[in-house]
Amino acid sequence: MSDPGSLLEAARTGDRRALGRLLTIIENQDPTLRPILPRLFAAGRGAHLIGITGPPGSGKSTLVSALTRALRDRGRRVGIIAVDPSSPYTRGAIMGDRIRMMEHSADRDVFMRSMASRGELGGLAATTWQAVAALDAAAYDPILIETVGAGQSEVEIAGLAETTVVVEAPEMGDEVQAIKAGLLEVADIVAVNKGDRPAAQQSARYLRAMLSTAGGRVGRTPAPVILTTATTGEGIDRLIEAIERHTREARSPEQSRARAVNQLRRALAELAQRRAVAHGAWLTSVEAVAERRLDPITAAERLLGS
Ligand SMILES: Nc1nc2c(ncn2[C@@H]2O[C@H](COP(=O)(O)OP(=O)(O)OP(=O)(O)O)[C@@H](O)[C@H]2O)c(=O)[nH]1
Ligand SMILES: [Mg+2]
Repeated sequence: MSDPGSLLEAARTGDRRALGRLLTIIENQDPTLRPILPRLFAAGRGAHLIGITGPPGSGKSTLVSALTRALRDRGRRVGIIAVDPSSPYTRGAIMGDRIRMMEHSADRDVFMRSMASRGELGGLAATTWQAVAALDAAAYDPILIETVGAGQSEVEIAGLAETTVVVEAPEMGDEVQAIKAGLLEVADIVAVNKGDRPAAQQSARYLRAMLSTAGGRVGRTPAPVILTTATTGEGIDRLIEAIERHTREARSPEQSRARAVNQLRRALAELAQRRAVAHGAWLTSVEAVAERRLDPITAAERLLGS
């Protein structure tokens, strides 16, 4: 049994090995996956999707582990995907994640998986929704997705996740402040982690002030800022409460539509590009735009017409 269809059926009945193998096929974006995508999508039971993002080292994995512990106490089966932007120096981070998740490794009601992202257009979003659907089909709910907030990945994940928690840590330095603005835009909830550090309170106040003026999502109430200490579990209950409160908002028809628009837009862009590449027209169009012989809109029109 190695075709994705059979693996999906087995995963639905609780076969963890089958789920693991299906996730490998998804990670590799194997062509055998294509015929079962409609079934995979339909197999989802509607698990709550929570994105955990933030600067490197802010404590995302430790927080995911603490959240998992608290959610298990509440009887939930927890799925975890750690998205790795597949650069060589993050291999250590994956090892770190594995070690931090060891305490849950014997728990059959926790499924943790690190996945590389190939960094192609729409690649991360496609791989992620498929991985989420697989975990959802296997009755894990909620599903936590950890991504390092250092570029586009968190924006892609935020477009997919129902609730995005941005994890900040006090005293992270000026270079981190710079990316905060972009990160805060995707935050539904901000967790100021390492609450045991002296600067934590001040950091939380600063972020609250920032969110209530600029930086937050336009036209929405400011994201709540919650102090957590992932290493001790302090503040985790409050974080879960905030997540649950946010779920209700996230499941409104408007928000569901916004996520659908986002997914469809990415799928469309990816498909159009893939077809242009197959057609051999992609590179010539890129050159034409680079050499200013063609404007990008006309080039795109021609690609879609070709
Ligand atoms: N003092 C303190 N340290 C913490 C806390 N949470 C995490 N840490 C430590 O911070 C370091 C980084 O934690 P990780 O959970 O690996 O952080 P991360 O954001 O997942 O890191 P990357 O995935 O590499 O970006 C580790 O040494 C943790 O033990 C906390 O609440 N307080
Ligand atoms: Mg991590």
